[in-house]
Amino acid sequence: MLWSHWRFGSLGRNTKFLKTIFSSTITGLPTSAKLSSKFKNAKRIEGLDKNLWIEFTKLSAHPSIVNLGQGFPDISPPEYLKEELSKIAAIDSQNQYTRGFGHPPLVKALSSLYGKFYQNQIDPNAEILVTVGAYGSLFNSIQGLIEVGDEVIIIVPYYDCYEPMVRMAGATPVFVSLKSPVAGKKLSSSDWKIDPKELESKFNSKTKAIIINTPHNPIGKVYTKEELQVIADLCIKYDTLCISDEVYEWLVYTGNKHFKIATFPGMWERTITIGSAGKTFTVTGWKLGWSIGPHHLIKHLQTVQQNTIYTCATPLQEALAQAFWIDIKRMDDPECYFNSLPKMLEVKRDRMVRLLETVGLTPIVPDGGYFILADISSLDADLSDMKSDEPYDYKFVKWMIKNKKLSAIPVSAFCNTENKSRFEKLVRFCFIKKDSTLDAAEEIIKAWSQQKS
Ligand code: IK2
Repeated sequence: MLWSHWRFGSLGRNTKFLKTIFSSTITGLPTSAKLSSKFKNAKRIEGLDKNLWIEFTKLSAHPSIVNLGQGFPDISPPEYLKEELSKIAAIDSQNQYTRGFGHPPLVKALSSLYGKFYQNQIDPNAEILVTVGAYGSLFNSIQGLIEVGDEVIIIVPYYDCYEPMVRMAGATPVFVSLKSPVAGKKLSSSDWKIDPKELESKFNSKTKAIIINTPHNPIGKVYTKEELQVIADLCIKYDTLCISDEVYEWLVYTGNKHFKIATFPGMWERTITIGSAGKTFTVTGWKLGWSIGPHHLIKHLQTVQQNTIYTCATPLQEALAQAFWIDIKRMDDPECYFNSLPKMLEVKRDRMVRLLETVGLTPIVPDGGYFILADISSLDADLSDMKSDEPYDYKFVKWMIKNKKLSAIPVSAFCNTENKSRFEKLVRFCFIKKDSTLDAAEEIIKAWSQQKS
């Protein structure tokens, strides 16, 4: 039997189509030479085929690898959240489509929660949109508001999907980098700052939006009120939108406070604030997120959503709503998950700082989020076999996964091409992990550092 018959036996009526794209030689294998230009990718995705998460998730998938790479917890999500979900699955009506812009109990819970931080009540139906993760919020915001030819300011390093999403919308990303005063010594994430003059130089009449991220991935910086005020002033001066990615809003460590730029004077009407259930309740697999903002902006995000994914999973939204109510009612209680999770993570952060320091890797101590960066210049690694055109940190992490069975994320992945070399001696470790996982990482790092001495 010919390969094409075996593979496409049930597609008999499509043989004309298959003949067009497959050669009629012995194997019937496709030959790209025969594909017409109609089979080419759309221009808007040109050059965007490589993806950090696809590549490194695959490399880190083997159970023998201690995975401190992608930011997903291996600790248990709250019991009450899991229990809610299992109860809901048994209710028939909760297994069907719900309201496209957000399940009514969930938008109500979100409105009640965030109403505590904004000067005004948030209209659950007009000013909140529930999305497929924070990714969905970013996508809806960028597709719904950014025009071909617009410029969008992105602060380097940045969560990696910002740049391709802006490019897919036909706009131009304009980069400005966080900078630290001293290299090679222990730093805090708060040492990384934007130069206000340099930032202002990026604004012009084409600037449509700025994307900010606080607490920051990958650095862990929690923007201060003063730093956000600089950004807010520029947004107002240059009449610019602000997309504020706040997925780690609850994960802020002692001595720091999370501020919402949308609550600054003159900012509500121009800001979309983005949150994530994955980060809030340690359930990254649920892929639920939300956008909050004035209706004159949210309505455009709604238009994108109704014509793309339409709605999110009902049982997950219902369970999330129930969990929110449990924690909304005990916001001042240490048991509230918004308080207990950062407390637990701060211990893990401190443990990672000690470990990295003990072995001579200089960490950047995060004030928020669940990642820590380390300078790997002093670690011995023979990278001679690695692909030479990749940044140093890509080669280093790939080598480390293969030879040390420890996974991390190269920080240059969060940079535009011009800035990669400034960050390629840093790698990112995720510390929202069980103690046993951190024990295993500690063992590897300590043994490795002893080898070189
Ligand atoms: N925005 C930021 C800043 C994020 O960190 C994420 C999730 N990132 O996690 C992967 C990693 O960095 O290892 C998102 C947006 C997307 O969130 P969601 O999972 O809700 O779509």
